[in-house]
Amino acid sequence: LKRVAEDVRSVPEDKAPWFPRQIKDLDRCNILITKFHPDMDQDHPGYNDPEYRRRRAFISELAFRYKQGDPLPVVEYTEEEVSTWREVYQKLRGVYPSLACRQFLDGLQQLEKECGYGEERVPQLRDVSAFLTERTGFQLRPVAGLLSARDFLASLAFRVFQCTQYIRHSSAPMHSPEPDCCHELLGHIPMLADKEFAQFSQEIGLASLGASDEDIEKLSTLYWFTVEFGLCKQNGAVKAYGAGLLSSYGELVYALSNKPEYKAFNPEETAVQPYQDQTYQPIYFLSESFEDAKVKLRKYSKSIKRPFAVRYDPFTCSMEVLDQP
Ligand code: TIH
Ligand code: FE2
Repeated sequence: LKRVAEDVRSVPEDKAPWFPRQIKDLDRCNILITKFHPDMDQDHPGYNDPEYRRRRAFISELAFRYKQGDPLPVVEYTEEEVSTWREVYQKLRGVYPSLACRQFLDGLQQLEKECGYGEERVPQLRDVSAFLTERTGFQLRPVAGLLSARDFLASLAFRVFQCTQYIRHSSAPMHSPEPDCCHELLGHIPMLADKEFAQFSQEIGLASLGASDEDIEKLSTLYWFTVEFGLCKQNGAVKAYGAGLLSSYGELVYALSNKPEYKAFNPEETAVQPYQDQTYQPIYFLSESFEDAKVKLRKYSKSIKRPFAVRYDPFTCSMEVLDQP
């Protein structure tokens, strides 16, 4: 008996990197990547715009102060910010019917009907989070910028999606190398309203908990080429389901032109494909169907070896850590 107890205690702390056990622990999952930041990166379109940088600092502060369970901050967007949103929304809305996958179009339609999506105002994370929780159990939490892959993926295991709240610079509405609220609200949220996609996102998160740095790297590369930049066939046509495409008019149109290279989606190969995040992708992975991408990625996630298994208990919002037989 004693030996069993000791074994249980030694798993996984000694053998695996720390990971959140309770939803509250997500307050500690806040390691930011400083890439593409307007204060740090001379090529950022907001670098020479002190007003933009002050605004970013103000909205970041809201995210830094946020603790799990707090009501989501409400941001009153300025006229200039709303006009950036309007420009992005109008441009993208026009091409979605022909370029976006069916699941995305369904989600967006519901958001327009029930959650105030439209050109006139930037939806509030608070309303969107309540909407998602009813649909798929996902909730949002504000984040100040680009999060480390480990922390970002860990939150998915709890059905928590970390969301930026600031908006891109008005001089570059058609593409941004960093996430912003256009990317989250237009790219990710409609997909997260789909039950199966939500389930699949949580599974990637679960697979990441306590995984080695090498496995996190592979998982985040897979996430990149699917959830962010994935393409799939639907009724014989190529459609976008990746959020990075669905929030960037420039890249969406480019990805579905004959310019980039397509490769067949295959997790073992995709997981080691080098990628860049400065500008448009030179390569996209195309799956036979949306379902096919889900099944293959799910299978891959389950193949990641760990000395323990995890199970999410939705009643207590905590992870059960089980000895792997
Ligand atoms: N490039 C996307 C856009 O312009 O909306 C944003 C990002 C996708 C992936 C990482 S940042
Ligand atoms: Fe994203």
